[in-house]
Amino acid sequence: TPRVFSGIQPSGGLTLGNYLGAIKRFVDMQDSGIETIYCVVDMHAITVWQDPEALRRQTRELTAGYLASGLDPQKSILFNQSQVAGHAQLGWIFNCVARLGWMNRMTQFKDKAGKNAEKASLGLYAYPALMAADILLYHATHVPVGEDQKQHVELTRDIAAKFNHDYGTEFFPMTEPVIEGAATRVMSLRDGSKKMSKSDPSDASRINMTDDADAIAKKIRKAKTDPDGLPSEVKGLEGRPEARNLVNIYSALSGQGVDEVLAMAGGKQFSEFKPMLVDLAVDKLAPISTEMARLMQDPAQIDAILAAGSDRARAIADPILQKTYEIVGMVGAK
Ligand code: AQP
Repeated sequence: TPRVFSGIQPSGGLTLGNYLGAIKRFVDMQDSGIETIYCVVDMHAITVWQDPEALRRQTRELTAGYLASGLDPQKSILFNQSQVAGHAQLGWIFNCVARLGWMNRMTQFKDKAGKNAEKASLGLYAYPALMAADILLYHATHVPVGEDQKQHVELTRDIAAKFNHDYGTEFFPMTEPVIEGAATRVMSLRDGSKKMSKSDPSDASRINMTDDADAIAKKIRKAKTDPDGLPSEVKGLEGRPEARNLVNIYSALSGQGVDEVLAMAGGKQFSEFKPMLVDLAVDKLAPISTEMARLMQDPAQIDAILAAGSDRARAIADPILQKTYEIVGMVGAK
């Protein structure tokens, strides 16, 4: 039976990229009736420095973002990673399965470590093995992610395959990444070649889920574009990453195909299209940010939701971890 797992790092505020590339699709999968498990991956977040107070706030705010976007703790398991020890425990086993050569090919490590990789944490390097543990601890079959995470889900399959091969078992499933829709890679509003990211130093590069209508309007109005108007066909967006990005965002927010958006907006100048995008974005995002702010008034309630979700997550994870220990040869595995 299919089981969905995914997660987001509480490493900053949520962006429109996280919403369209991940959360909105988490909600769709939940509402389609599949078993869904969504995690706030706080242990991944600390692979780069996080101020403890900020980490607590961001963990609660991300949970509020999940809830405000339509994730329902009755339908989905919602929890934070550090409360289920099995993630770290299976992560260690996978550190011993993954090969250095595989890790060396991970492009996200290269991007995040930058030129001074000697100063990066060992955790940042091992991140994809922990991510494999997140997924396989639940025998998840499907992982909805943005395009940037594709390589990590492929590594998860490599780890599962090597474990199964080395121990002569078929214990771990081959998980499928689910990367679909118009917004699998939302780009920076300032640079069409960079993805929109929580940790981009420029706040103008992204729309935060907590931005108010004025901030959203200002950022979209200032978004980089080229001097041409909108084409009426998709092929007219080739070689125009900034134009394509705004059209993709419109498409994902409205639920219309890119071709439908262009059929409606083709021939318009950006001076006309941007206000339409502002209206749509404010219309879709303002209720979410209002609800997030309301939920943040009661952090104890958020913590209780995470604690209850962690109990449910542990109930699935524990037998899988124990079976893994038994396969590996750990004495005392139950
Ligand atoms: N720009 C994006 N477009 C589409 N999807 C995106 N995702 C992130 N950015 C975009 C998807 O959001 C999920 C959670 O990502 P993450 O928190 O695990 O870390 P990330 O991919 O590294 O995201 P950020 O926002 O860029 O965080 P920082 O700045 O901390 O590195 C994933 O499914 C991701 O694909």
